[in-house]
Amino acid sequence: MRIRDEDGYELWLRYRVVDNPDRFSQYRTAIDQVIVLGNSPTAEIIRSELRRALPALLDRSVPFSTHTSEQPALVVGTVQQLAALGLSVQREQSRDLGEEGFLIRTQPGDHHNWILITGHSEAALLYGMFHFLRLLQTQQDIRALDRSSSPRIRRRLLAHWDNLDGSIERGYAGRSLWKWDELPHTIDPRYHDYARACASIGLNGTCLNNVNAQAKSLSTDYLIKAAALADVFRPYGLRLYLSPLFSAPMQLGNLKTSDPRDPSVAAWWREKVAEIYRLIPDFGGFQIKANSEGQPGPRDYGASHAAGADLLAAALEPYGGLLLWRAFVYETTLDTDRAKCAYQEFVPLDGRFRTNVLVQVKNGPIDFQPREPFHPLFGALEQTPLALELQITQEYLGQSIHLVYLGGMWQEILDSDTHAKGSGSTVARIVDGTLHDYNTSSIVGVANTGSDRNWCGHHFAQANWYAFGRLAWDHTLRAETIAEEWIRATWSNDPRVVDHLKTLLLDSWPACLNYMTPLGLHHIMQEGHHYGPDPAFNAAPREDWNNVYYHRADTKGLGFDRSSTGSQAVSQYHSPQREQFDDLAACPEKFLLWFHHVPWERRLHNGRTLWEELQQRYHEGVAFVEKMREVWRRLQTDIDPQRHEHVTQRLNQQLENARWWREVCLNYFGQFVRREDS
Ligand code: GCW
Repeated sequence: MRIRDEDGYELWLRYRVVDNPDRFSQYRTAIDQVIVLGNSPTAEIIRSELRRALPALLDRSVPFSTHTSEQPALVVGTVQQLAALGLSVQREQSRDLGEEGFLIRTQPGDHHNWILITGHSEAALLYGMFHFLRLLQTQQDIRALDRSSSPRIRRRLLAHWDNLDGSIERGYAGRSLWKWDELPHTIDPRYHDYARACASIGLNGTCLNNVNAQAKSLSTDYLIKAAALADVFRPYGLRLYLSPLFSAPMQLGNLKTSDPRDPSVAAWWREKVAEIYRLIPDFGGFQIKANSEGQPGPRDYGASHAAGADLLAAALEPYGGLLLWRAFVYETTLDTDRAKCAYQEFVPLDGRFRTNVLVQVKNGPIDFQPREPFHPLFGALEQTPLALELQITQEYLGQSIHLVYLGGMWQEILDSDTHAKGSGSTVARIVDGTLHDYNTSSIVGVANTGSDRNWCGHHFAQANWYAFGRLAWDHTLRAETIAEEWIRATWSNDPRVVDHLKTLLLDSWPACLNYMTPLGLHHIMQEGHHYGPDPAFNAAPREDWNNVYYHRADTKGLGFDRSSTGSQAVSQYHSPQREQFDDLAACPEKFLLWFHHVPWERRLHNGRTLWEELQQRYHEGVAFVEKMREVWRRLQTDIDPQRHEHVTQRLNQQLENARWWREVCLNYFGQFVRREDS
């Protein structure tokens, strides 16, 4: 039988008849009717999702009711609403849920069981409902449910680098989803689908516009358009954020200056923020890029990042608005090693930010490379909450052509131990606020969505959007668990398909590292667009925009010496990490060329010389892509032809690219290796 074609629009919210007979009958028995309490827009969304999902999963109609009867029912309502119905959950069960956490529980009744989905807010119910559907989609046992889950991080945002003209910086899936020309009058139904997808994985914020900002995004016209989007997003629990331009007081307000210390500038921001909150009462706040890559900022006036942040945070504070101040700065006048600059600029400012400010730090100290050690700022700031910024869009990882699952990379970062307060001071605990006892916390993912029918360009890139949301909600989830959930919801529950796709996903990032930047190499992509290899590139106006700056290949060896005999970047890490990174023999080989200039003839742990190992890695990387293609080919009869063909074409291109990477890099680096070392 030919499997029906799919275009990927449904994402992981794909509801198909449960094809496991035991589970199928279990679910049918458990859910005879559905009661969703309340009439709010969110309750309507829950109702319509269940109306869409349950008949599809259970292959029969499921009656909706407003009152209890003698039938087993799924009941969705807040703790208060349930109590009014005589279905109270015990206090200790709901106490620790917090505002957004949910509880899903099987409650025995006199004649039958209830399945209760509850929490303290409507958003909690929405998250609980999507979680429950995920249990069915992935065919879990639901006979004795007792699960509660609360987000570990409070503000879980997607950041869109979308420009107002519809283009997307580092976007590889078509145009922006936001149709500014049509707003506020025309509401594209896709806005609802976007918010629904975000809510289904627990995201609660979206920053609409590029951090390389335009002043216009804060103009009244555009705020009215943004407010129309906020109205769509609100019942999905998704709050809106914007990226302001620091010099907006001049560009938009015609002031003579944007100096953060000038009272007229402060007054302008206060008035602008008041206007925003009049239009969008639950506005989340600002995310700003200042004094970085040409963006204006406080340093233009001799003021610090803290002074700049204070200006905006003071305006947001009365409304509970948050300021995400990005630490992606690299004034190489401060230090010739770009990896050290942000630390130098921000450490002296620790403790000088208002309580509604989070300093937003990328996972690594350079820039979303295929792999980086964690950013040393995570261990360094002790009085400033830090937001973690991850890049979902694959700027440096093959864009929407390469199949690369990023769950493993993010897990590695979150699990990294900074040793800031002794061992166990992981990046995750710093970001979720528990290490330093902060009550604000945030994680931001640079979105990979666009107007492409399948949202993310590559069908498998959807897994990264999904994984980001799931980890943002609960960073203790493992990349493997998330991958399996996603596969079951997006492709199939057939164990053969699940197993094969799991290997493909989990080994895709290590493979990409091997064929692009093994052993800690970084920033050797082609200039500007960052697609494809160009280790020889050396023509940029700034030294640190050249690729030779990063790999430093010469006849002696390869790699950037950031040890105590080199740039001393290792000194920005705490002991014992610092000593470990510093010591060539102890440095984890995955970061070898990040921290050391390693002689070509040096033997690595497995006995191979650096040059031999480099060759080996490039070959292994290519070999894995060959394997991916083969595995995918063997799944042809299990997957719908349309999606199968789409992925096949991309895997073909990925394989060509992997070979290209291998050839260019080995030819280039090989020139430096003397014959007796090879
Ligand atoms: O990764 C780099 C990108 C820029 C981006 C910048 C940033 C939005 O190449 O396109 O600009 O980082 O994060 O600000």
